[in-house]
Amino acid sequence: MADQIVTIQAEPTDVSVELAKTAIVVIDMQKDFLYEGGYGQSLGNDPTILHRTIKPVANLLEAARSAGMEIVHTREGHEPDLSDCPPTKLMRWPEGRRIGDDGPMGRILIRGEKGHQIIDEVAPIDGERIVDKPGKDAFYATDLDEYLKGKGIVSILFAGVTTDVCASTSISGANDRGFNAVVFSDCMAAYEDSRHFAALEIIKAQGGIFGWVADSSGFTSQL
Ligand code: TIU
Repeated sequence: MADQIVTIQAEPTDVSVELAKTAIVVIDMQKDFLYEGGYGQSLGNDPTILHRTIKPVANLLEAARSAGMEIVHTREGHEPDLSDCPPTKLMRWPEGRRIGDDGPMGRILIRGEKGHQIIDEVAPIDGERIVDKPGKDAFYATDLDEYLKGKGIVSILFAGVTTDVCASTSISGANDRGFNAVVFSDCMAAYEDSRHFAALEIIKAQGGIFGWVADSSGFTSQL
């Protein structure tokens, strides 16, 4: 990798990243969001809508691993005693469908339960950082900022779910902390396509107010 620079075809402009200073951050590819009986479905969503991201994210990880890039995976979830879950987040939905309630994959959105695990196809391997986060924004109440800056990272390439919720807030968080944020749209999905595209539109508007939007294949083909 050394000091290899890759130019990614993106909107609103192309963007060049130095691989040694670039991390892949994969947001919340968890059973709770992608499988039936998880948190996503408890919110009234069809989790299968997110499945189109699995192959592109797996391909991205394979290419990034072969290039020796920094890779981080995040997981949204709460402590079993719910001490890190704000009452406003907890009480939003009817009993039986709440965070911490029992579901077919264990307690909903709780660390250590089956639903909290990252799906096998894009699971972390040894040496990849896992960031457990209690919120939507991957930088909120985590060490992600310190960790990435400690590694000299200046650009983040984002993948994962969902575009309009945990990805968007994390991209905004990255932008405020001085990272270049590049979003691979084929590696991301929302429970409604209209919100997926709306979120991407917001990220790349105004000359790239939060970041850049690109297709991952144009990047992986250069690794
Ligand atoms: N990871 C993430 O996006 N958490 C969510 O709650 N997403 C929804 O779309 N609800």
